[in-house]
Amino acid sequence: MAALYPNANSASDRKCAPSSLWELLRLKRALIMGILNVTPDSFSDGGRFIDPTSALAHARRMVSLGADILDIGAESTRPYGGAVAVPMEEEIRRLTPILPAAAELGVPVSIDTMKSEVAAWALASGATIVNDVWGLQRDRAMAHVAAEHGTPVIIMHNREHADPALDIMAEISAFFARSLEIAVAAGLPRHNIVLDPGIGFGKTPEQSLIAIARLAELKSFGLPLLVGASRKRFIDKISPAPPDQRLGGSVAAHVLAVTNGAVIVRTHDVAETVQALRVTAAIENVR
Ligand code: HH2
Repeated sequence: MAALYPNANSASDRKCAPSSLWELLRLKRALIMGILNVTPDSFSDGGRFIDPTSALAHARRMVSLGADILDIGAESTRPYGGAVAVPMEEEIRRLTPILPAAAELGVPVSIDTMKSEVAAWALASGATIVNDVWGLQRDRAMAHVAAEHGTPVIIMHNREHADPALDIMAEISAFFARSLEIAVAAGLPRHNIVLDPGIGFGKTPEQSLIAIARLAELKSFGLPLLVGASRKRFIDKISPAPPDQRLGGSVAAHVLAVTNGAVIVRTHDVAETVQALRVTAAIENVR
């Protein structure tokens, strides 16, 4: 069966695991980004991994289960959950005992931050990808930091408030176009950009569904697409459940996202997502 899912993350593959996002993208299979939140207040796992020992154990577990990338964040982005803004110094303090060690685990580490200073610190400390949930549009120094380090950037769509009247796909495309202009002006090459429609950010639950259903439209940018639907609120609106009981909905959303063109999915539940995507790929391959 392994042949049906090329370069799957078995322990033996891991020995020669790709060390950069560019190498990973050449694997021709969907990639798994495992989430590590070193925060007290993240919406689904807040407080679980604030302690460095448990954070690193979780990072190691995700890699052994098949995570291709680790996404580490030290400030919750919770759009509607009243996340507390964290000063730059505190974000770096939380990351210091964790990020450099996680960067030794054999997979690329991305830094999930809205602050260019934190991104710069993380890139100097072992991270090799920047994940900006404001798509380079909030902290204008972010694009320059990524360009200076020559690292890939995940540009995520976001807005302060959801507007149910919006054509969400047109809004996301216009946002990406603005972000790409900022990137080009800062000298960030196009081949270093990944686009993410930002499931649950500045969108009604229905608009999050639309973004997954019509994801293929975003392929027109000619850039890799990432989707992060893990445990998000739109699942609860369809099938009520607390965040830690939204696995079924998360897996369904990620499978469809990949079917519709996502090449990276961002998840809290690595093992289940790896299995679902392997089975999806195997079925596609015998079609
Ligand atoms: N979602 C969250 C955080 N960062 N980054 C990208 N690129 N795409 C996403 O969909 C995305 C993201 C929110 O999820 P989580 O990290 O679990 O929660 P919190 O922000 O509360 O820590």
